[in-house]
Amino acid sequence: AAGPRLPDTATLRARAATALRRCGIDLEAHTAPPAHEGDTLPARTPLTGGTLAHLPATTPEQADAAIAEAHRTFQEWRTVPAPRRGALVKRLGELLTAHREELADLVTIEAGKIRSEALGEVQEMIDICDFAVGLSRQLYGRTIAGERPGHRLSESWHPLGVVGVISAFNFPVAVWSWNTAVALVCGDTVVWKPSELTPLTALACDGLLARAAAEVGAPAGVHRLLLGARACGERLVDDPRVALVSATGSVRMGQLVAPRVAARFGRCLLELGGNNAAVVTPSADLDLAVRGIVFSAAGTAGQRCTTLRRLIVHEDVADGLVERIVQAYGQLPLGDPFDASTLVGPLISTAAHTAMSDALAAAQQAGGKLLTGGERCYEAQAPDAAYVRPAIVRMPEQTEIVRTETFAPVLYVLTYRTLDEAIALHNGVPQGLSSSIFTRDQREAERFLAADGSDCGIANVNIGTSGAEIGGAFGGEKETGGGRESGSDAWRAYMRRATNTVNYSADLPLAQGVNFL
Ligand code: UN1
Repeated sequence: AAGPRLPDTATLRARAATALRRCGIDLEAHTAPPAHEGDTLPARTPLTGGTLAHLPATTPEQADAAIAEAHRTFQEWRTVPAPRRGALVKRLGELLTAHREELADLVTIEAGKIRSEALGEVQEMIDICDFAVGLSRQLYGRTIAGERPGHRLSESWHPLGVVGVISAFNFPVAVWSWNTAVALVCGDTVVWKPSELTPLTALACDGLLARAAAEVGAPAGVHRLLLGARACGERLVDDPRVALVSATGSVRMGQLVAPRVAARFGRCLLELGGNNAAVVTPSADLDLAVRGIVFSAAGTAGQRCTTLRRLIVHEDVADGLVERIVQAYGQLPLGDPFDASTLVGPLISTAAHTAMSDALAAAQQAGGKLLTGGERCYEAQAPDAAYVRPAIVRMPEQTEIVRTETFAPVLYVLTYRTLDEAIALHNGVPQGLSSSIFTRDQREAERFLAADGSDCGIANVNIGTSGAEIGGAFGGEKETGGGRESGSDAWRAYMRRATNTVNYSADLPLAQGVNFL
C-alpha cells in the first residue's frame, strides 16, 4: 500500500523558518555554523524524523549569565505594580493571538500534534494570559481577626524570585505559558529550559515575549531561554538564585530534581507522570463514553500526561463497550498531522515506539490480549518517523505494566463487579493525575468524587481524563508530584506570604496573654 502523502523535511524546514520569521526569529541567525564551538542542539521533526536545524546550545557560562540577569531584573520587576506587570502579559496574549497559526505550525512540526490540537494548545496560552491579566488585580491576601485590641493582623503576598521552568515536549508551549504568565504577574522573572526536542517553539515564544516586553517598556531580563539538554536544567535545579523550580516531565526526572532543590531549601512545583483511568459503570451513556474514551486515549497519539491509559469497565457492559472502542480505533486516520482529516499523528520518536512495543509485549506476557493496534505504518516512506496505530489490550488484572506509565497510545482494559472494587483498582497505581467516571447514577458519581473516591488531582464525571481547562488548578498526587499550576489559586506557589501584625495602639499587649516588662 502506498500510504498517505507525508511531508518531507525540506518543506517542513521552510515552513518552520517562515513561522519563526513571522514571530520575529531569524532561524539562520540562530543556527550554529559548522565550526561553532561547544555543543549544538538539533531541532528535529517527528513527522519525518529529519533534522530542521542545528542550534547553538546554551553554554554553562551563558546559563549562569541568564540566571544572573533574571535575578538582577527581579529586584526591579518585583516593585512594579502588579496591574502594570499584567500589561506585559496582556500584550503577550495579543501577540500569541496574532501568531496563533505560526505557533500551531511549530507545535505540529516539532511535537507532531494534529492541527486542531496544536491550535488548542496555542489557545491554552492565550487563555492563561487572559486569566493572568485578571489575576494581576486579584493577588489577594487576608485580613485576620486578631486577639489584641488596637492591632491589625493581615497577610501580604510578595513576588518570590526567579522561577526556573523545565517543560516537556508534549505540551511545548502551553505548560510554559501556565508558568510564565502567572509568574510574571506575580512579579517573578523566568528562566525557561524547554525540552531539547522542541527548541523552535521555545524560540518563537521567547521572541514574542521579548517583543511584548520591549513594547510595554518592561525589562528584557524578565525572561531568559536556555536551549540544551540535561545540564541546563541542572543549573536551574542547583542555583540558589532560582527560588522555584517548576518542572514537568517523568517521575524519574522529578526524583532527581526534588531532593536537589530541597537540599538548598528551594521550592519545587512538580508535574510528573500520570496513569489515568476511567471507570465505566452499567448506567453510563455509552455513546458519550466511547467518544470521551477515544479522544482521551488516542488523542495526541497518547502523549498527554492526562492521556487515558486504563479503562475500568463493569463486567456487564465491558464486551459491548470494548467492541465499540475497537471499532472506533479502526477508523482513526493516522498520518500527516497537517492533513485536516488526520486524527492521530506520529509519536515523538522511534524510541517511543520501541517503548510501546516493549509495553505491549510485557502486557501479553502477563496474560493480556491485544485487541487492536501497536503496528508501525508508512515505514517505507518515513523510516525515521513513528506512525503507530493506537493499541488496546484487555488485561486479566492490574499487572506491573498496567501500573507503569508508557508514554504512547496504549489503553489497558480491566473489568470490575462492585464500585468499591473499581475504585480500589483505580487508585491502585503509584500515579495520581487525572481520572473520570462515566455514569448516570448520581450516587456513583458523587462517591467517585468523594474523599474515599478517586485519589487524583483531577476527577471528572462524564468526560475523559484529558483536556482540562486552564481555569482550574492542574496537577496531581502521589508520584505525579503534588504541584498545581494554571488556574484557581495556583498563583500562590509563585509568591511568598508575609504575615503582618500592626500595632496602632499606645499599649503593647503580648499575644497569648504573656506578661513581660
Ligand atoms: C500535559 O500533558 O503535560 O488537560 C498537560 C490537558 C491539557 C494539558 C495537558 N490541558 O490534557
